[in-house]
Amino acid sequence: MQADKIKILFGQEAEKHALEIKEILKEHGSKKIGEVNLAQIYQGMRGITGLVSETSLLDPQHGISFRGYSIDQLKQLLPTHKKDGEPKPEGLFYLMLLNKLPNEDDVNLVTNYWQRRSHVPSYVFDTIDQLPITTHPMTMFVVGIMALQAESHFAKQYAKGMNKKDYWIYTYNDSMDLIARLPRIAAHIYRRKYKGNHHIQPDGLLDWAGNFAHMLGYDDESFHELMRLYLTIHADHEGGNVSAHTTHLVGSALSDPYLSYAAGMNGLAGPLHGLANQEVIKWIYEMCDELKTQTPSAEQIANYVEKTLTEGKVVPGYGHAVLRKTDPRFTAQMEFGKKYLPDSPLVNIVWKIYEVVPPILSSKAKIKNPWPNVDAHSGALLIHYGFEEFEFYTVLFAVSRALGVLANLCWARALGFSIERPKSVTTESVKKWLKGEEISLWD
Ligand code: NMX
Ligand code: MLT
Repeated sequence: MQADKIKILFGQEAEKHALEIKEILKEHGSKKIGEVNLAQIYQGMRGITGLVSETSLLDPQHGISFRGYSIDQLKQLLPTHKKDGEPKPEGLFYLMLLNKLPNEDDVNLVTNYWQRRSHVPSYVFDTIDQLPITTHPMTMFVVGIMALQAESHFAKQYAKGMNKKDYWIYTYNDSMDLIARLPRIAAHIYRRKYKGNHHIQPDGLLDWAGNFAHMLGYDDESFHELMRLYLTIHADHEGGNVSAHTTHLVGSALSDPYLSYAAGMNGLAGPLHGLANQEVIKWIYEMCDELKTQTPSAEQIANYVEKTLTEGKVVPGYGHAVLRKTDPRFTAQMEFGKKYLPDSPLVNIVWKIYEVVPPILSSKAKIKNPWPNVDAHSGALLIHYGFEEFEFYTVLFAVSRALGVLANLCWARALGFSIERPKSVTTESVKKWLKGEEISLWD
């Protein structure tokens, strides 16, 4: 069998980086990186630096950078399918995993590896098909991944007995298999649930995103471009978001990549996280229904936003735990919209909402970020191409998120990161501590 060039390069890079970390910790291991106050432990650990995630870093003002490159830079630097086209997600995966910008050949190699690994055993489809057709697509997706877990090389090798030094090898093997197979599982769910079980065979000549679009049933070349952009920009958002953190946490128990990724995707399925993309479209449709118009005015939108807030609901697609400016992933999609579909009615509503919502949310003292996030835009672009089944949108996010969380899992195993186990306290113990009573919980 031909040697896996990417695996070899990753092994070399990881070895170098592990030595670097060892040196950093030897010299600086006892330095304080921050302080934790009481409110933070009651409020979602916001602002506590407690994780290492090598693949990307989120800046509150400038948004995400992948290995130091912004989305704008990657649009220039990553290989594309066509001239001046969108970056291919294979390139981003290569960059996140190997910390090196890929050239065209590198990206073709990733495509080729994933094509070769893309076979999904029929029992996985049979398992999904046993679920009621009304089951949410994210539930079907996670069930599919869990069925596929029987294929885990990591789990099998661990059962036989495995040296710690080899953990990353089997994690890498599983991660590559899983990423290669996800588009087929996702497309199966889509075609089963919404297209009368008429499935479409993969096209071995297409790239990962193009083939996914094809299997979903969309062969418009600009839709393929949208998928390339979509699967690139949703891939990673540093380590603390729910899906990345959950995958990392579960992986830290040496659960294999299938178990870890499935756990993360259960988190992505929450409405405050990845499900927000379906919620945005649902919210816009409900607004238009209630207002009895397809072209709501700024004033009508403002009134509807106030009504949403008065009812104690969130405005989906707005706000963020870390970002304090418009999400560059929103901007990238807006640019795509301006280039390919400037007259789409729904996209124009999204743009009008963007003018109306931030000043309203800014006026509410408790809301820290009034600006749109990635989910505010994605659905409207899909609907332009006739992809109207918005309950499915989080599955697209999930396929993309695999790239970041699984690249990270490879790193975590190669660097020998420990099982994650932060300390928790009770309010009773906090009260004692506040009274100055002696408690030994804090060391
Ligand atoms: N609409 C209404 N209220 C909001 C919004 C919003 N878009 N954003 C924040 N708030 C509220 C929030 O619910 C909280 O209220 P309370 O104190 O009553 O619990 C208060 O403002 C303070 O929240 P923040 O500190 O600004 O935000 P936090 O870090 O807690 O939460 C989100 C971040 C993203 C969960 C929150 O902004 C939100 O619920 N947004 C809408 C859902 C959404 O778009 N999620 C997708 C995020 C991106 N992704 O893909 O994962
Ligand atoms: C993400 O892409 O994971 C979201 O923007 C949520 C986050 O970063 O907290």
